[in-house]
Formats: sequence, structure tokens, C-alpha cells
Amino acid sequence: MIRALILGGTADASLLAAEIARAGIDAVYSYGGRTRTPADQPLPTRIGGFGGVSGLADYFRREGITHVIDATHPFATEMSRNAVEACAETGVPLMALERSAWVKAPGDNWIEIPDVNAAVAALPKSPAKVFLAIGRQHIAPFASRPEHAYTLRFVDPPEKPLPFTADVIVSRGPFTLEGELEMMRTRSIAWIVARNSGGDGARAKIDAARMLSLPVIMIARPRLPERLRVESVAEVLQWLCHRARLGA
Ligand code: 3Y8
Ligand code: NAP
Repeated sequence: MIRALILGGTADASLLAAEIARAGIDAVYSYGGRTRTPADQPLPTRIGGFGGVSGLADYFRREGITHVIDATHPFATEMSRNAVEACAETGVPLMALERSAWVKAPGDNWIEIPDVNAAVAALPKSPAKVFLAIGRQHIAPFASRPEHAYTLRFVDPPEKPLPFTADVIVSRGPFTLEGELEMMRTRSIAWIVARNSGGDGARAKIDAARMLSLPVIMIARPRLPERLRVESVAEVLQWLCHRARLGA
């Protein structure tokens, strides 16, 4: 009998949860507890960390988890690494649902860099209006460049003072091209800092930047350990059904 754990928190994970619920497969959906009101899921849902690799392995045993699907965001590296280790330790099969990175298209003006610190260094020398579309957790390094006028976008309103003066847009996405164009025009945004998340939920800002001929400082994805991975919900379901036929 299959009992799957979905490590979620993305649009793809929500699509997967809907298909798994429709197929009547026994599964649990897991959020990390990063946002105040995460989207409801059509599956039993747990919220919060497991307590590292050992906590995750204990969870598999306690809950009788037979398969794990890591559908977390490409930048949720700690969760993904823990899943690889806990699955190796317990022998529970792991499949990652990971969308492909965005690829620079004709007309894109990207400055591709490896991490947030390199993004700070890539900012222009003269003061500019910069849209930091990288959430809440990793903005502190930009305090070293106070000469710029920043617009931030968070899922929830900030709970504590920001490390630097900035305008904050509170919105959870997914975002539309029209909405991104409107926001960038009314705020006279001249630079965008983004992570190469891939997928459609955050792609609109990249398309808007191209249309407005704005430079994008694009943070590359961190490396993840080797693991089985697919890019579509259908392939995850095929994997689960194949495993069920094997009596896994
Ligand atoms: C808690 C679940 C859906 C899912 C929506 C996707 C699309 C919009 C793009 C911008 C970039 C950013 C951020 C972003 C995107 C989707 C998807 C995606 C980027 C929710 C969600 C959770 C989170 C966590 C949150 C992070 C933050 C990152 C905002 C739910 C809405 C910037 C990533 O305040 C915080 O602590 C927020 C933390 C991790 C990155 C950061 O470091 O701040 N996502 N985002 C999940 C959990 O608790 O397990 O609340 O319902 C999910 C989504 N975020 O229903 O359609 O699928 O990628 N999320 C980035 O790409 O850089 C926004 O603003 O343009
Ligand atoms: P992270 O840094 O990789 O993980 C830090 C710790 O948070 C993990 O070790 C784990 O705690 C807990 N955790 C993370 N995701 C979890 C999940 N789905 N279920 C249970 N515990 C989880 O994670 P993150 O980058 O902060 O992302 C947190 C969540 O937001 C994930 O669900 C991710 O899919 C979603 N998200 C992240 C981004 C992003 O830019 N990082 C973008 C969109 C959505 P323990 O070690 O205690 O188990």
C-alpha cells in the first residue's frame, strides 16, 4: 500500500496534491510553516519542520510513509538535502518534482550571478530604483548598498523593522504580466533582482523586464545532491502507479 509524503510549498506541489487526491492515493502534504495562511490542500496537511534528518526519518517510520515526493522550491535546499539523506537512511524511495530553470531568451538583459552577495555587488554604481523579488529571508546583504531605492515583495506583512529603508508590496503570487508591467512602470523600476526559480508562478516579472528592457540580476540555483527527478505531475503519478504495481 502506498502512503506518500509531499514536501510542498509551491504551485507545482499544489497541482500534484490535487491529482494525488483525485487518484485516491493515500498522502500527506507538508508545509514548512513559512507563511501565515498557506493555501489549503485537498490532502491531510502538516505544517512545520520535522527536526532535521533524524526527525524526518522518524516521521517516515511513525507515519508509515512508503514514498516521498520533494516538490519544494529549487531554493529550499536544506529541506531537499534532508530528504535525500533521510530517504537513503530509511530506504524510502524519493522522487523530486523540480521545474526547469528559466533560460535567457532573445531580448533578455540578465546579469547571471551565483548568490545573493554577488547580486549586491552587481548593483549599479549610481543610485537606482531596484525591485528585490527574492522574498524576505535573504535581503539583509542589500543593507550595504543604502544608496538605492528598494521595492520588496513579501508574502506576509513584515513583522520586524527592515534592515534598510524600502517600500514593501505584500502579495503571494502567482503574478500576472499586466500586474508586473503596471508595478514596474508606476514605480519607475530600473533594476530587478530575482532568483532563477523556474515555473510560471513568478515568471511574469522576467517577461515584464524584457518588455521594458530592464536589466535582471539573476541568482542561479544552488546545487542539490543527485536524486531521481521529473518535471511534471504526470511523471510523478506514473512513478507512484508503477511502484504500486510492483507492490512496493
Ligand atoms: C510557504 C505557500 C501557489 C504557490 C505560490 C512557485 C510560485 C508564487 C514565486 C516574486 C517572487 C519567492 C517566495 C515565491 C514564489 C509561488 C508559490 C512562489 C517568490 C508560497 C508559500 C510559501 C512560500 C514561502 C516563501 C518564502 C519566499 C518565497 C516569496 C503558501 C506563497 C520570493 C521565492 O515570508 C517568508 O518567510 C516567505 C518565504 C520561502 C522566499 C524568501 O526567502 O522569503 N516563498 N511561498 C511554504 C511553506 O511554508 O512550506 O503560503 O500558500 C508559495 C509560492 N511562492 O499556491 O500558487 O510555485 O514558485 N515565493 C523566489 O522565487 O525567489 C516570489 O515576488 O516575484
Ligand atoms: P529550507 O531553507 O530548504 O528549509 C529549512 C527548514 O525548514 C528545513 O530543514 C525544514 O526543517 C523546514 N522545511 C522546509 N520546507 C518544509 C516543508 N515543505 N515541510 C516541512 N518542513 C519544511 O526551506 P525554505 O527555502 O525556507 O522554504 C520553506 C518552504 O517554502 C518550502 O516548503 C518551500 O517549498 C517553500 N518555498 C520556498 C521558496 C524559496 O525561495 N526558498 C520559494 C517558494 C516556496 P527541519 O529541518 O526541522 O525539518
